Amino acid sequence: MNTKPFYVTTPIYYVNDVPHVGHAYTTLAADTLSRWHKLLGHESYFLTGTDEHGLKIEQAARNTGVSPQEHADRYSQPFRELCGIIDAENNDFIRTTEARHQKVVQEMWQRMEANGDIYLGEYAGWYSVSDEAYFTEDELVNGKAPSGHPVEWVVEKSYFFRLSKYTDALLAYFEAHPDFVLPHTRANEIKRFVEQGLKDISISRTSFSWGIPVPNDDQHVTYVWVDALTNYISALGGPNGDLYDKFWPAAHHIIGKDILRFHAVFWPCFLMSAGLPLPKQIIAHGWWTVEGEKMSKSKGNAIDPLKAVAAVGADAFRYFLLREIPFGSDGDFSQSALITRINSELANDYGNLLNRTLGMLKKYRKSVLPQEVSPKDTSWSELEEQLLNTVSEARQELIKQMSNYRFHDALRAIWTAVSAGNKYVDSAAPWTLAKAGDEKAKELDKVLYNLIELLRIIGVWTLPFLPSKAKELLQAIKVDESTWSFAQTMSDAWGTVLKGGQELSSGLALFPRIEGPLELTRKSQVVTETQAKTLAKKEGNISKKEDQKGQKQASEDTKKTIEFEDFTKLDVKVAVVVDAEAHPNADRLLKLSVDVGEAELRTVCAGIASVYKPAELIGKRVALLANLKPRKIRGILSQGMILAAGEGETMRLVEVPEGPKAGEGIR
Ligand code: ME8
Repeated sequence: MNTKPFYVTTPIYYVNDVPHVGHAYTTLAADTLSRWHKLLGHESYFLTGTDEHGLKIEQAARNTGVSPQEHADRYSQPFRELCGIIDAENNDFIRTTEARHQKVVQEMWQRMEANGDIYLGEYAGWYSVSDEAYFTEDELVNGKAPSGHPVEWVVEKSYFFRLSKYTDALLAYFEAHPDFVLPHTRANEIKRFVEQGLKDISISRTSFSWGIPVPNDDQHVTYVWVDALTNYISALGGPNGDLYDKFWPAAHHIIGKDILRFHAVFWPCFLMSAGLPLPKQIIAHGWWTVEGEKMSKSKGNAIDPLKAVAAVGADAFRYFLLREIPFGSDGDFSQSALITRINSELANDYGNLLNRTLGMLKKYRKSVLPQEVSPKDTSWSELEEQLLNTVSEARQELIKQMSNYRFHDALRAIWTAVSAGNKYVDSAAPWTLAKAGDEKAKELDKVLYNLIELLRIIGVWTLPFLPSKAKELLQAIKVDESTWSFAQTMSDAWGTVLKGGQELSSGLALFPRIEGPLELTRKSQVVTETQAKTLAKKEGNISKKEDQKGQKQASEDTKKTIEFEDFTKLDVKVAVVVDAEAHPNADRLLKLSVDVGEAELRTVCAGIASVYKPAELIGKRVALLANLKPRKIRGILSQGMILAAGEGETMRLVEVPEGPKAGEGIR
């Protein structure tokens, strides 16, 4: 195995807002890259986190009447949770208020100082708190920062960093590393900016205290961008850390175009000054608008990743964001585009191939995979050759596009294999072969095997993009996890991985069709009910009396333990959903028909309509409390209760992995 290290980061997000689709986009692009490199057999390390110092945060905390640290704790948590919501597999989550980070920022400072690059002076100029950036008179646009944010005149003693010293070195670096900043159009803008000559920058502040103290001068706190950018190495344990040894400078910084200058100019210069190598690449993506408009708090139009995932599922959300716009370009998030892509590309094209294949395998071969077929077999025909060629080309295309961060083209390449599969079904017409009986049985076997083989390859390729659906597919067609690698999808692996004779899943509904309108925007700042309660308690907003009442209740609850015999009275078993529909008399409820083994079907009402669509439940393997006394719920007799975790929008059914059959007990 090639264990080449790969390090990918997102910006660390400011804790002055809760996550929206823009943050989700960067995080999931980084996640997809990280997963892609793992699929290639590389060792990948993926970092994200939150940026918690600076005047902006201090002011936001003051406005809400809490300490900056409390404010940071409150707003950092949703960013940590964002990773789970969009199924991002980060290795670490760094917060700039952590001691491990502060130590490395101070070390960076000392290294830059030891190199003669820091001096004390007086700063007088325009400062934009929103951008946490200084501007010269010439840079202002109509008296405001170029971003449109207001600026204030600041005069204070400040340490300066000799950025000017690095103009030539940085230009030379750009010249020697033409792919250091991507896309190239943006790299050219940066180059033109540097060519005008860099000016020294102020890197400390005395007018507020929410920051990392400057070493040996605690009147000053470190400028937030010196602080924030250093997260990329502090999370690795700093220049002496073991992770640093392994992953630096194999770093790929994925950022939005808004903060490119900080990453492509300041950060390399700070590193050069500190005597440290520069990251491998800085990749700036474009900007999302929503239904043609800029996202803004006042408009309340920000797409909430939590709501989007509840509405369409994490994988479909990921698919849309990565497929909809070329990485690097701006794009618009519209409901109609989201629904169209999901319905036509996931539910129709992909779903069709999947349903037809598993459906025919069930119908013609009782879901048992026929014997292996490979391109070396005499039965290999022109049709198969065409299919294989398309798959090989798609594979080449996928590698090419992923090495250029063109996620949308990478997905497009995968979908050429999906279309080729559907075409193969149409041309091979398995239904005609089936009608011909024994005479064409071998041919039918071949077609069915090839289709499952194609699904295996698509399953492996989609692992970085649609991680949980790809996994579901690979498990349903019994692909051993040890073979989930890109290398196993080369054309000479065709027919060598999947062994015939196994019984595969008889059906799988990966992507149900979506119907609008969907509720996707965030109207309030509060993230989850539990969080709101914890916060309220922290802030003293829950009265002492209420809190005492809660604690008393909790201690009474713990006294109410049960005997093991009581537990054995519960009959919890595996049930498979075979049908689902809206409850005729209650919006909140779904009416499910579940298979509980031994040919018994039960009707169960479940309050899950706000979280699940009926179609996506079919085939789900759930936990059923089977001996609960049947009772009528809004006119329908419910024979048991399906177990779920959580409440509200984050509630999910407890699912049972493949293995135990319907009706088997859960202990
Ligand atoms: O800038 N479209 O944090 P931040 C696409 N703390 N991406 C968007 C977006 C949109 N509409 N809105 C936000 C900071 N983003 C600093 C970073 S790093 C050392 C310090 C994404 O909370 C995009 O990645 O303002 C952008 O660069 C980032 O969020 C800005 O996050």
